[in-house]
Amino acid sequence: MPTLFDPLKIGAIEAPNRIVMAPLTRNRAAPGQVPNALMAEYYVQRASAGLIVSEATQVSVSGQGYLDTPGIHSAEQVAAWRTVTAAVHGAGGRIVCQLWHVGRISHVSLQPGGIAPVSSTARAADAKTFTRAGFEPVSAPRALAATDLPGIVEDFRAATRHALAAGFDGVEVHAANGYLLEQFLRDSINDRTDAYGGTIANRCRFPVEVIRAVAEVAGADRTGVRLSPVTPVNDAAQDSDAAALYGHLVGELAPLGLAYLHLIEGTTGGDRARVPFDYAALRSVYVARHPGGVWMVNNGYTRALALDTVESGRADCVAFGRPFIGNPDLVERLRHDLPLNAPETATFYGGGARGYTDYPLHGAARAT
Ligand code: 8OZ
Repeated sequence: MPTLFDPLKIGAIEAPNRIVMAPLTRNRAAPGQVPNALMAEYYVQRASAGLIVSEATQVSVSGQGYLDTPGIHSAEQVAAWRTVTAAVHGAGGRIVCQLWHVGRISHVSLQPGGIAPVSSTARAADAKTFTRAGFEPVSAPRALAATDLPGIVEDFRAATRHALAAGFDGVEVHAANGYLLEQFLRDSINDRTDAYGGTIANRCRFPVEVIRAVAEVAGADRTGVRLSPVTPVNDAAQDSDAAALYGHLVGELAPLGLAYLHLIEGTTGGDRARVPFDYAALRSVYVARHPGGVWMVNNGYTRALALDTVESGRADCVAFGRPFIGNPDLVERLRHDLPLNAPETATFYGGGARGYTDYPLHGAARAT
């Protein structure tokens, strides 16, 4: 079996190690949801990751749900992302763009013209977001009509074209954490009576349409998908049969020949085992129809657990989130079993360089 430090072919992407930087929302984009030089510096510092997955990036203006998150729908955003990807590539790294539509996890103040956000349902989530005014409850959504859905598929298609034009090595479709695509998947949220609600096949229909469209544009071997079968975040109550739902979804995705599937195990950012779920069985469903399909895992991995996970063959690679916030040189630290900087939670979402680009390399002192 390979180790965490061995190379891995992730679809068309050659990763020099199996340590992935997970997508991390940091809320530091400039007005117009445009990436900036500070963001480029942050990603460059972390370019020794086998692969960087960008922070979640909205595919359209209505896909935004939080203050100062970047987009990939305007020419200005694409041009700015190009400087980020060029800098990462110049530093020897690889980066894919995480494509995001928040659905109902948004607020009217972040929506064009102050209109309602959209979802599979008209029921509001019991969740908060951060806006210009601070933490606020999310707004009640408008339930999308079936005739609205091709427009959102087109937004994902266009965002994928933009990501490629911006120099990304690929894209990851965000189908996790209670956002739009998960709002279609789960029967705890999706209350539709049309072809996009009810049965498992119907609830998977829209996410699969989106992923298929993205893979058509980017190439399946440059397309990943992130899933969180049991996370409760953003008011995503448990599905009545998560094993059947995700088994069906993964069975539909496998024949597409995607670069990777990215599984958040347990509660995003929290308990890995609060709800039992057989990830190994899900992986078996996947690789039966996509032999060699890369299986990426995430959530609360320690060095020891990551080493064991790859060496035992339970997954092909491991994505680290918070450890990459505090440790730009995480790969070297894991390789040599060096101590880790603790990330500062107060600077996770928004602000400047502090708690973003000022974490020291091993053996260096932090600038004051
Ligand atoms: C934390 C804060 C805001 C957004 C996710 C994109 O959970 C996020 C996110 C995380 O996937």
